[in-house]
Amino acid sequence: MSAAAKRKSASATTDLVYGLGSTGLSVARFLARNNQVARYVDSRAEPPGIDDLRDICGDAETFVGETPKKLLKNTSRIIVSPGISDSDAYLQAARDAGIDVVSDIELFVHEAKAPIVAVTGSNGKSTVTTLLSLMCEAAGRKGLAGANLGVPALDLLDEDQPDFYLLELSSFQLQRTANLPAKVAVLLNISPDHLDWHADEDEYRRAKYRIFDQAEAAVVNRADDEVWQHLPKGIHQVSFGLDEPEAGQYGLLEDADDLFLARGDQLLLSVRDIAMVGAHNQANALAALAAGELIGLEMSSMLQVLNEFPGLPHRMRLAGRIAGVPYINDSKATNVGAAIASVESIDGLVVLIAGGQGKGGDFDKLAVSTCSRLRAVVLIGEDAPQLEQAFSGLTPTERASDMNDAVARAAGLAESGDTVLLAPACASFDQFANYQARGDAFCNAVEALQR
Ligand code: UMA
Ligand code: ADP
Repeated sequence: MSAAAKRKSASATTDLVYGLGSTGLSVARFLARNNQVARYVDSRAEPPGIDDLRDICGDAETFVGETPKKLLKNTSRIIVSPGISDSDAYLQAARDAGIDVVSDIELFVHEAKAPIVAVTGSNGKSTVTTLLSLMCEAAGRKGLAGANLGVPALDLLDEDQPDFYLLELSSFQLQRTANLPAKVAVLLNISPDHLDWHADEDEYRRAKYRIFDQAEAAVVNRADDEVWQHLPKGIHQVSFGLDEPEAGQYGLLEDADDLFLARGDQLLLSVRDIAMVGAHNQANALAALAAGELIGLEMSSMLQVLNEFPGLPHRMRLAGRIAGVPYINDSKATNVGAAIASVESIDGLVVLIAGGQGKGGDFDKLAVSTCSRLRAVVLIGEDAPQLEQAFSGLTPTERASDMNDAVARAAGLAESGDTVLLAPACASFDQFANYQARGDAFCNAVEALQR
C-alpha cells in the first residue's frame, strides 16, 4: 500500500517529513505551531506515530509503506529522522534530484534564542548532558536538556526560553546538521559504533567532529590523538582526561594516597566522593566540569552534583547482591567501547553477561581487552555465536537461553570477590523492546534469585 491516508492534496512545493517516530512528531508539532504545511511519509506500514500525527495535523497528506517517488517533484526539502540511514534509497533519490536533506536539529538551531551546549561522543553523552542539566539547576540557571536524550530538540522550543539549551547529539543528527553555532561543543570519546548506519568508521568519526565546526569553545578528550586536527583554528579549548592536567585543564591528581578531580593543580573533589561508579564516569565528570566552567557555572554547585548524582538508570547501577557478589546493571553498554570501559571500571574478576544484536563493533577487541579481568562470559541473543568465537581460547563462555538463565548461570560461575556485570556490547532489539527492558529483566532475575 503506498497511500494509507490521503486527506489533502498539497500540489504546491512543501517540506516532506520522513519518519514518524518521536522526531517526526516533534517536527509536525513545530510546523503546526508555525502554520506550515508538510507531507509526511514513513516506510513502515503501521508507523508508531500515525495516530498522534492525526491529532497534530489531521489534514496533512500522509504516506506509509512504499513512498511514491513522484512526491519528490513537489518537495522542497526533506526533514528526516535520525534513524533513517543515508543509504536509504528514497533519500538517495532525493539527493540526486538536488533536494536538501536536513535534520530536526538544523531547524532547531535556526529558531533557538538561548546559547547551546552541544554534547556528543560514542559513550557518556546522556550522563554528561544530565550532569550539565543538574549543574545548571544547582547553580540557579535554567538548562533545558534534550535532542537524542529524552525530549526531541524542537519540542524544547515550546517551553519558556532557558538560559541554555543542552543538546545531546548523535552522529546521525550531526551528519545532517550544517549549521551548529554552539557556545560550547563537547566531544567525549570516539569508538566504533553504528556501523550499520554509517558507510564506514571514518564517516562516523567525521560526523562527530562536525560538532566543532562553528562552536565558540570546545571541550576535548586528551586521549583522542586525532581530535586536534579537527578543531577550527583559534577556537577556545579546554581539555579533560584521566591524567595530570596542565594549568586550566581538567584531569586527575594524586595527593596523600587519594585521587582527586583537578583543574590544573587545584584539587576539586576526591574520586571517592563522586556518587557515580567507574573511571569512565570520572572522565564524564571532568568533561561536565569543563563545559560548566565555560558557561559560567559556579564550581561548588557543580561539585555538589557530582557528590550526589548516582548516575542514570541502567548505567553501572547496583541491581543487588547474592552471596556477597554484586550484580551490576549496565544494560546501556550497547557497543564494544562502552562494555570495555565498564569491565575496566570494576575491581576484581568479572562474570560478564553480553550479547544481543551487534552494531558492527569489533568483538575480538572486546575479548582481547577484557579477558584478563574476566572469570567467564555468559552469552545471550542473536550474536552469541560471534561473541563465543571471539572469546574462544581466552575466556570460558556459556550460552544462556534468556536473561533468567543468564543470571542463574552467572551466579553459578561467580566466586567470592567477583562481580556479575551486564554490559552486553550489543543492541537489545532481538530479545527486548529496548535497553531499559533488558536492564529490567536483569534486575528482576537478580531479585528472583535473592528470594
Ligand atoms: N523509519 C522509516 N524508514 C526507515 C527507518 C525508520 O520510515 O528505514 C521510520 C520508522 O518507521 C519510525 C521512524 O522512522 O517511524 C523512527 O525514526 P527514528 O529511528 O529516527 O526514531 P525516533 O523515534 O525519531 O528517535 C530518534 C532517535 N533514534 C535514533 O537515532 C535511532 C532517538 O535516539 C532520539 O531520542 C529521538 O530521535 C529524539 O531526538 C534514540 C537512539 O537510540 C535514543 N539514538 C541512538 C543512540 O543513542 O545510540 C543514536
Ligand atoms: P550515551 O548517551 O552516549 O549512550 P550514556 O551516558 O547513556 O552514554 O552511557 C552509556 C554507556 O556507555 C554506559 O552504560 C557505560 O557503559 C558507557 N560509558 C559511559 N560513559 C563512558 C565514557 N566516558 N567512556 C566510555 N564508556 C562510557
